[in-house]
Order: sequence, then structure tokens, then C-alpha cells
Amino acid sequence: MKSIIVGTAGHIDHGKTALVKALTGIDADRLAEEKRRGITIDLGFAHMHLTAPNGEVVRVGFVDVPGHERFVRNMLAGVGGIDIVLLVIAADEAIKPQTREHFEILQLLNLKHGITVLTKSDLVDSETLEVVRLEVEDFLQGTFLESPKAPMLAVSSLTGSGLDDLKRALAEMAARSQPRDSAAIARLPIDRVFTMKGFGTVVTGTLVAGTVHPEDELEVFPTGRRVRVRGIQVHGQSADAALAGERTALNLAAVSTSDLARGMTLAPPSTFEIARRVDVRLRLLPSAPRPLKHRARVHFHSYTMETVAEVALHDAGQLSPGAEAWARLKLPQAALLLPGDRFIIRQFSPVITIGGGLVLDAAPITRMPGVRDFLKILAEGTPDAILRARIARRHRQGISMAKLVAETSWTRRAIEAELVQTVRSGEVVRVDDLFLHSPALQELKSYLINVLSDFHSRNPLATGVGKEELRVLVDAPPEVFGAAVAQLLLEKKLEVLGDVVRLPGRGVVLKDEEAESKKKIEDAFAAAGVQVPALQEVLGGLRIDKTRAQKIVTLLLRDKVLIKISDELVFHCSALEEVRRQIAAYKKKSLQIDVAHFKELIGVTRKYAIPLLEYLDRQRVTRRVGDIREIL
Ligand SMILES: Nc1nc2c(ncn2[C@@H]2O[C@H](COP(=O)(O)OP(=O)(O)OP(=O)(O)O)[C@@H](O)[C@H]2O)c(=O)[nH]1
Ligand SMILES: [Mg+2]
Repeated sequence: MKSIIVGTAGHIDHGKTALVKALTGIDADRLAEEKRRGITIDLGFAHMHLTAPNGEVVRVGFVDVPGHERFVRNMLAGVGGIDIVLLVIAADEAIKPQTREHFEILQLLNLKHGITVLTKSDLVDSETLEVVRLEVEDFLQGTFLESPKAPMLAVSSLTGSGLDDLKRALAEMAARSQPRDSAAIARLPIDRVFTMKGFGTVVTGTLVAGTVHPEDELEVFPTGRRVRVRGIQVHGQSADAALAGERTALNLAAVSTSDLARGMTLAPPSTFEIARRVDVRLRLLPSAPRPLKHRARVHFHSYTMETVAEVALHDAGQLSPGAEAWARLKLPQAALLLPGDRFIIRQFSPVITIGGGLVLDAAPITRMPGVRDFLKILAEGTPDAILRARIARRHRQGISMAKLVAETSWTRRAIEAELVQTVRSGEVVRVDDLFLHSPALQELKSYLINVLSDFHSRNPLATGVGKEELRVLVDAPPEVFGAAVAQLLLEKKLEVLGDVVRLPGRGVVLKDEEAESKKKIEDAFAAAGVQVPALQEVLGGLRIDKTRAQKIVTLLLRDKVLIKISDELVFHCSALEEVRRQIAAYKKKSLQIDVAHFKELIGVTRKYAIPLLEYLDRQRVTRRVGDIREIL
């Protein structure tokens, strides 16, 4: 059965709650204080079935909002999920301040369907009613409630006159309205939290997308807590599932009421990410009292959530009343916001509604060049253009499917389908789980060649660059780096030798006996410690000729495996490290050392001690003062 949500809107005392009761038989004012004061304070709910002219039965959930100017924030928590509005205007009072404010909010939320209801028709004569009708028609001109597109009906909740016409109009509109997507990823902005005897924690809300089943695990945003759905009620009836567009009550396990609040959102676990920065299209109402300045702070409302936000304008220094701009909102606390979400902003003081807009990107990149063009695509582009833009902006980092889901809120399936053509055309390549913009891969490949060529010219004796070192150098994720190297390999633009990458024909390659000799030299010096052998002696014992041996020594010196401390003396790096360690330990006993003590400490003759001390002086481990060394 199709479900739609109908919201009320309008000035205080204009008969919204009375109308909902006259239609459904349910009194939506549920608080004692509401009954006592005779006004609505918080959201109220009711439901009914309507039969459309085509025979289709539609389940209608009502969200009744308060008209009092002090409770606009409660009204805002209710209207986010509605499909159709009943704009309630009392015939004996006509248009009042909250008629305007509520209506402006509905337009900012981009609501498309509604009926204007002139209530309390029993209190005025037909001439007055006609005058009010004209006045209201004038007020609604050029909007989604303009007549004759949207009906305007006079009713009396007291006498019941006009109610049948209203039900008929509502049923017709409900049957025509686009159902919400129950195949989308589920999202329930919470509007009430309470405990029910025998059940425990219950939350309610309008399920704005997707489907929820009993036993589903859900994540609470922004806190990250995991909860399990124990049971579901839709419009007060137990249900096997809650579908998008339904007033939904979830009985939750593993959570207490103090962990939940209005403004939090339930969604499948590990699917979305909360954000403290969102890029938006922002509109300032023509009725806003003054321009909105860059960095202004405002109240921010989206679905049931409410916070403050700082507005950073992407281009203009300020936003004039009636104008629109690209902006980045900074929220003091992270929240779950997704592209397509509508929001309202209100001035700090006095608190009045001044504007609103559309969330475009909840994963913005700091100081991204061309951000306005990017946002324009998000605002106006087709789904596949949006995906291409989101992939392209990640350059060689690429973007995973999971991240694309989190960024767009579209399902994997929808994204796969949208990208088929783009992947086939080669504009986007898929590397393992990453989507990559082709030009970014091409650019990475030529960058790799440049980096390698640069490396070879600066290191003529090296074989090439280690793979991981090169990957970090070009700053690419492993998958993307692997793909680029594989392609270049196929194109014969580079070579891979074990763990080393080089340009063809460049770099030094050690032959087997050279590699063996290299190891011998290294081992000889490592084993000797500070009692180093003469270099020529070690080289003489090798099976290769002198020039090749010399080349290997140069390599070892370059890689700092061997360290030359004087013309004659070469040490293995580990031996010098040991000397440093001993000096550091000696320092605990004395801050100075002379040659005699040094000889004794390290266990070397004067022939080695002097060059070693001079080396330590150069390394600023020691400082020579006369005949002694200070240990630094
Ligand atoms: N005569 C007459 N009185 C009505 C009608 N509808 C509502 N009222 C009366 O108007 C008063 C306000 O009605 P509500 O339905 O509470 O008004 P509301 O718009 O819900 O008010 P808030 O929720 O506080 O904004 C009540 O005393 C109702 O009995 C009507 O059609 N005819
Ligand atoms: Mg009311």
C-alpha cells in the first residue's frame, strides 16, 4: 500500500490540529500542557486511509505542527519528511506572520505538493470568504500552491463542511505523488524517543528513504552507537517492515533513551560518514532583514536536526536578500548530512527564518580548485556526471565504491549501473575496488617516468628505485601505483627487477659475482667492528677485477653502509653506531674524555683513535678543547 506523509502548516490558532482531528478522528495534541493551553507545542501525529478516484487505497500519515512563533524549531523538525502540505489559513484572520514564515520554509524545502485550506469558514460570511480567497490567491501566486495548479478549499472543522472535498483532493494528490524510494539506503531522522512499558526504548520518525526490517542492525548518527531493531510499528500497527514514506516507530534493543535524542539519525551501520563541513547551495529569503556576511553564524535545521553553523561563502563577500550562492557550512559538531538534503537557516537574534538551501557535498576537500564548477555539476548534473566529477576530483587517489556510496547515498547497484557506460568508454578505470579518472592515471604514468628519469640522472650508480619508495614519492595508493607500473611495463616504458623499478637501459645492474662480492665486503667490515681491515686487502680477496670492485665500494659508500672517516679508514655503519653508544654510556660517568681513555673505552690503538675522535667531532658527538674532548 502506498504511504504518504501530510504535514500541516500555518499561523497559531488557525485550526490545524482541529482539522487533523476532523479528518482522522485523532487528537494530535498529546501533551498535557498542550491541552491546558489550547495550543500545539510539539509535533503531533495521526493517520488514516484514503481511497483515490482510481480505487487505490493510500495510507496517509499526518504530522501536525505548532503555529506559535516560539515553536518554529519544532515545526522545522516535522516538515522535513512531508510529501504534501495542508497550508491552513483561518478565514476570519487571513494571512498572518507564521503563515508567511511557514510558507517560506516550505518553499525553501522545495516542497512540490499541497492544498490551501481556509479553515473556520463557519465564522465568516461568503463575501468575507471571497475576499480572503482573493488575498490568499495573490499571496500564493508564482509558488507551488498557486491556483489552479494546487487546490484551495474552504472547510469548517466545526460543522464538517468542505471536509469531503478536502479528502477527495488529498486522495487524488496522494495517488499522483511520487512514492519515496524504499530500495534506497534507509534513513530515519528521529523525532521522538520514549520508553514503552514492556517494550523498552522506542524511537519514531518519518522514514525518508529505504526499508527497515526487524532484526536489522542500525547505526546511530552522529554518535556511532549500534542498535538492533526489535520490533516495528507503522501508524500504530505492528509491521514486518517499515517503508520509505511511512511514519515509523522502532523498538530498539541495546540502547537506552538517554543515548538517543531528536535530531539523531538511524541508518545502516558503516555506510555513511558524519561531517563538520558541507558544501551547499544557499538562498537568502527576499524578506531577510539584511545581507548575510561571510563567516556569519546562523541556526541550522535539517530534518529533525538542529545546530549552529558558520557560513563561508565560496565567492561573494556577502549574500544579499533574494540571492543565492555556493557556500561551505561549518558545524561545531559533526552531523549526518547527505547530498539532496534540504535545510533552513535562521538568524541568531531575533530568531527568524532567513534562508535555506540544498546540501550538495558532505565530503568537501579543503581549498579545492574549481570548487564552484564541481558544485554546479552536483547541483545540476545527471547522476553519471555527478559520479564522474566525484571520481575526477580524487585524482590519482581514486575513490572506493564504499566511499562513493557514503558520498552520494546511492546504493552500490545504482552506482554500478550509472557507471557502466563511463567505465566502458574508458573515461573511468576500475582498479580493484577503486574508481579512477583515466586522465589521472595517464598523468601518474608520465609523472612516474619523470621521477624515474630524474632519479637515474642524480644516482648514476643506483640500479633503480625501490617500489615502495617510488610509490610514496609519487603519492599514489598501492592499487593505483600497481596499475600504472603494470601498464608502463606492458608499454616497455620501464623495467622491474625484483623490488626495484628502473627505466629501460638505465641504472647499474650488479651481476651475480658482483652481488656476491658486495656481500663479502659488507660482511668483512661488519665482522671487524672497530678493528677495521685495510680496504685494499679486502678487495684483493675478491674474484672480480679492481674497477668493478671499486664500483661496488662506491655503491656501499653512497648507501652509507660503509662510512669513510679518513683517507685510509673505512668503517661499517654498525661499528660507528657502537662507538656512539659507548660514548653515550661513558657520558654518564664523565662529561669529558681524553685520548687515552678513549683508546681504552673503544679498544683501539692511537692510529684509529685520532681519526675516530676527529670523525666524532665532525658529527658533533664530541668537541675538542685542548687535549681533551667534551662529550656533547
Ligand atoms: N468555529 C470554528 N472553530 C475552529 C475551527 N477549527 C478550529 N477551531 C477552533 O480554533 C481554535 C484553535 O484550533 P487549533 O486546531 O488548536 O489551532 P492550531 O492551528 O492547531 O493552533 P496551534 O497548533 O497552536 O498553532 C480552537 O479553539 C478550535 O476549536 C473551525 O473550523 N471553526
Ligand atoms: Mg495545533
